[in-house]
Amino acid sequence: MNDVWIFNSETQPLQWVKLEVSGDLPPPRVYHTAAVCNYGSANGMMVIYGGRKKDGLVLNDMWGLRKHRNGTWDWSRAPYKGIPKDRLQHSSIFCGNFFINIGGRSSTDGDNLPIEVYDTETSEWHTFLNFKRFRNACFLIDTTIFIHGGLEDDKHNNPAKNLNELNLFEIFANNSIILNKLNVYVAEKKKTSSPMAKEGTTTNNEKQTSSPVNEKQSTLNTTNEKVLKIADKAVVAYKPNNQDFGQMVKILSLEKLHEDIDKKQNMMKLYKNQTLSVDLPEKIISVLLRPKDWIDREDDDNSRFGLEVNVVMELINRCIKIVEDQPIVLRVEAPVKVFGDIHGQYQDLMRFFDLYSAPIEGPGGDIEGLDYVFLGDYVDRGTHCLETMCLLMALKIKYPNQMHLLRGNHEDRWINSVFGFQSECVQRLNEDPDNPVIFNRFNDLFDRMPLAAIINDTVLCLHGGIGSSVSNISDIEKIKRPLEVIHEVTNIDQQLVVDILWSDPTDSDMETGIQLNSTRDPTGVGNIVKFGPDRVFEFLKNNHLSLILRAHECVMDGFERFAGGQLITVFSATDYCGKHKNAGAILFLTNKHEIKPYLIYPVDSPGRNWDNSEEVLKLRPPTPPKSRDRKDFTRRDSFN
Ligand SMILES: [Mn+2]
Repeated sequence: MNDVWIFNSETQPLQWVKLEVSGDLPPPRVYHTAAVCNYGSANGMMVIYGGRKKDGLVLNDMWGLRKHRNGTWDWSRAPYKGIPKDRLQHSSIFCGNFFINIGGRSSTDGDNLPIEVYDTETSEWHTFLNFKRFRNACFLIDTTIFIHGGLEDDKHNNPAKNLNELNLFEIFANNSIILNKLNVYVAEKKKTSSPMAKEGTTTNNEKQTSSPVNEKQSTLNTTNEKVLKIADKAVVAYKPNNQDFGQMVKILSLEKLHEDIDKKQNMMKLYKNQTLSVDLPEKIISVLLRPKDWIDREDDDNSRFGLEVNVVMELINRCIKIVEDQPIVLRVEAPVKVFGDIHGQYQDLMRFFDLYSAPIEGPGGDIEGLDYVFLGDYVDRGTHCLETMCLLMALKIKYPNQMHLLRGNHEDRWINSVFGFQSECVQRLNEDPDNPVIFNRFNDLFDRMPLAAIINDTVLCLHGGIGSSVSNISDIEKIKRPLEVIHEVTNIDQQLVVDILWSDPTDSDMETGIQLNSTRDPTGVGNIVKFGPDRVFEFLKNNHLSLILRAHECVMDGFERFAGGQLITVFSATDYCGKHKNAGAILFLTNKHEIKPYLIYPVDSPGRNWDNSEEVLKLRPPTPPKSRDRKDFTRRDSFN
């Protein structure tokens, strides 16, 4: 055979997928080897070597399989300088640039073959000592190859029981060029892996006990050891075109609740006069968290909201009780998933939950292993703010210490009475426009939401930014709730809140200091600002933090780095207002000090998610996304 199959353990549903490869293919074969290069110019390439064909011919060819930036895969045959042995039943392994063949059998040399090394930089083959063994296993630790089992005796009937160790420095001893390259590789590897080796050596204890004299030194160490780096690849989901998509949410089907009722028609309807019981959040979750139904929905009946008014009221009241008792600056431990603006784009939320797991227990869920932080802006703009809020509230009630809902600038009655949420409540809950009871109660909840979260004492999460006035975490901790946002700022406390919820970073790392935010504050009142990278560095240093995670701005890839990577914007609603065709992202902070972006792209028919009639857009013009064209070097790093 020469087919290739992929099993991606990071995307749901888990399944094997046959890889379609165009162009030249390696001839079908058996008894060959495969290895992956993780270094240098061949980084990411899967390489096969040798084996034999159907006609018995033993091969000495090498082929590399690689994914291109445009998503296609192809095979290419490795160019050779020198002629390596034909081999089958051998083992192969990569160390840095070197592809190493050990053992096996050949049509010309029998089973006594030299170790041969291919340098992916120069395409040259190098020959070393003979090592007699075939059908063996091998693995590499640092620069030592371990060879286990296989056959070595002349009669070929006694499997070897010893474990052989071959040190590459010893094997390469007579080849100074290869030896030097190995030295360079080992030195580089040491350098890049050292922060990880030190992981966990700084404790809170250490910070507290350090004397003022060595505090500076201690701060430096802390910063170095807590460096967070963004993964070099993002996970991207494409529009599904097979029926298996969303299979994982089967567990959520409402067998018991809706057994004999037409599913589509009653998708979100709870029974009338239902008694409000302790398992209310479970019921809401099972009714609303049905990704497949939302993703597949063609028609969209926006008219009536499926939950009864008293159910919504109960959810809000319970949520208020929990949120009031929790601090205004939450403390969270990694691993954490961070979501940016949702803006009533419920279908996008469902797509994230479907593709990258949802905050539930059991299959398709990951709440048992991690926390969720939402950076605010749940309502306005989009057409399904009620679904978004009711699901998030139910999850908050069910997992009060793992679901964290921060406040955004749209969680403010002065804003959400104008930008869509109030009219959604009036239309879909039949609220009295002059006395919208539920809408007002929602805003009571918003006034009590936390303004920030700190992950692992290292990462500050908030909606907008630090503006001109936020200089210490304690500034935020001092703010009292319930908190009404005052837009015409007359004192520093009001400015703090406007900065946290409304400010943006400047347009590029070249623009420092504080600038007017002319997009958000066109009349130039001056209380909504942009802050430069210098502000970010200073703030992080003073607060012993290493990163700011914020939302608030539509960015084309769904996430974007600023301040040399020390601030990341994340935006989770795709195709903002049906205008911008932007991807949506969430960020996954692993416990290994790494941040992985997970992306979704806009669906084909965005009209059903955004109220994007010309009339509405005129009334509520969307904040434009950050331009792709601006002179900004940080954006390019985020993918290359
Ligand atoms: Mn916002």
